[in-house]
Amino acid sequence: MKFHHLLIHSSAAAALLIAGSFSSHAADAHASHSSAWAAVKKAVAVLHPTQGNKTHGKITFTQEGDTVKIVAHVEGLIPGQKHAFHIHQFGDCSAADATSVGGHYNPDNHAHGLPEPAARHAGDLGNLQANDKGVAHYEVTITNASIAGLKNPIVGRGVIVHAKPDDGGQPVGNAGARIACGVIGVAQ
Ligand SMILES: [Cu+2]
Ligand SMILES: [Zn+2]
Repeated sequence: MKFHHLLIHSSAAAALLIAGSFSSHAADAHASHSSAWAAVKKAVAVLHPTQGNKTHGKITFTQEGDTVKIVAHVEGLIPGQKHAFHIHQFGDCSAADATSVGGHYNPDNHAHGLPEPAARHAGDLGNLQANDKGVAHYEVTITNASIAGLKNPIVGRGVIVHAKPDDGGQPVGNAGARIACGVIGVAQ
């Protein structure tokens, strides 16, 4: 076993040496960049209210194999109401109404949908359900994105909670105003 492994290793090293005479520097830089991002398994977004609103919260993202588990705790919602919940294209909450995050994160160019159909925007996370105190706890696992891998990476993008429910309609679920905004960052 050990001898076999060494054989593979030395032939790979020989291949690297040959490739090295052409572009070793660029290839090494690319490999180390990719593996550093692949090692990121947890992310977090802190939601702050947009102008005139009071919704706030925290979202955690955990890479579990090929899926991402998302856990949201959000407060300051309308009691008893559903609120649309999406990942948007840009990690920029600077606009007072959060239009600066752009549209739904949609790297596969699909139509909008609730989390059930596989073919939907990667950022379509469904709805938060507020309790009678305006607090929502929501968990969803998605298969069409990764935290910082090769498949539709979400780190650095925006998270939005909307004033109204996402009804799954086109083009963006009739979800209304953006009442809270956060940016997905690398977590400890
Ligand atoms: Cu949205
Ligand atoms: Zn969408």
